[in-house]
Amino acid sequence: APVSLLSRFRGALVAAVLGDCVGGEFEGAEDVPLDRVLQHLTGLEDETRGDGILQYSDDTAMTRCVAQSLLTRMGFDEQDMARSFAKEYSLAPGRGYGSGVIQVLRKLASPQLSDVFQPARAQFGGRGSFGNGGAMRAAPFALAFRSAADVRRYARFGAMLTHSCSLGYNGAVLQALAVHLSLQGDLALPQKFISKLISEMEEVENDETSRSDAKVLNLAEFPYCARLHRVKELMEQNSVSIEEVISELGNGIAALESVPTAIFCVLHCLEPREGLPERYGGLERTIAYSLALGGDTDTIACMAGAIAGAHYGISAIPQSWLKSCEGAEEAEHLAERLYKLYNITQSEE
Ligand code: R7I
Ligand code: MG
Ligand code: MG
Repeated sequence: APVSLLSRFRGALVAAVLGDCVGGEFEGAEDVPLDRVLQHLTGLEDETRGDGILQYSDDTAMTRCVAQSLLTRMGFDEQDMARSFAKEYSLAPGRGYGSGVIQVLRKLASPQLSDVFQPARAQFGGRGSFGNGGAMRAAPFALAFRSAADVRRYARFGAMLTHSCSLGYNGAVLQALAVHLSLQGDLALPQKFISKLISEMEEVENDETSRSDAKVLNLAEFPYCARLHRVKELMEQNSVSIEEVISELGNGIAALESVPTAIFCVLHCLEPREGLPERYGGLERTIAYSLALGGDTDTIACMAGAIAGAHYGISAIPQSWLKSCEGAEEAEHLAERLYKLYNITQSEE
């Protein structure tokens, strides 16, 4: 049966929480044998374990802030979103935030602050963070805005509240665009999907700041496009090893080393893959595969989860997996509210 748009909305936000919660187990691990991943996931089917046993981290905490702010302001309001991040951090600082971003979150709490983008600009010697913290929370932008241009614009500003380096906010733009295309059903044609992302990112990265940041950081010209071309090459290969994925795309905490990786995980797992259980559907494969890469597993699985969830819809997520995750119900609720907002803005256009 075709997947309804509402099911895609729910799937996107809920599978993002799922990825964050199940990925927390392996965050930072260098070598994650597939056996251990499958054991961890099978363990979730044990009904004697409590509901919500796996806690979510900063990825979900900040995604909720983004969604809530977009809902209450019925659009992007940087002051409100900044306050929401600061408040969330002050209430629950122990969610595993990046070590740099906590300085920004503390400054954003100050009532005297007039320019909410200023604290992010002061990071890392004035160049700003290139971490994946902007990208990990970008999914709700795709659920709040209908046009690719709006998704691009607001995902960028939303990320710039903490990540002012172009590598940081362009990663958020790429992640939001991937969710946007997936919601439209574009993953039905994987080659077209990746080509569309490349042409979008050719525009996004074709500005002075992005070009000079790439140079200063000693990266290829158009670094995201370059990675996406590698994704395309890996897709065309007969077999791809985990080692190859890590060396070609990365599995790290930098947005450049994790957003294209998450996109690859989704594309690679559209088909059954050796080593993954036959009973698994595409969404289960995507989550399992993301964890098996090691590195920044909660964030890569969270981002891959959002893209995959938007494709397969909510019913592709096993109930037992869902029940194990703190915040899954709340995510579903936020998705439903964003769906209503999305339909209101449609009728106004
Ligand atoms: O990007 P950010 O919010 O962290 C997100 C990650 C996710 O994996 C979460 O699950 C959580 O675990 O953290 O936080 P930042 O502190 O802005 O960036 C993360 C890290 O990237 C920093 O602590 C630095 O180690 C590194 N980093 C940089 N290092 C050098 N120069 C980011 N930007 C720079 C930089 O410009
Ligand atoms: Mg985290
Ligand atoms: Mg992480």
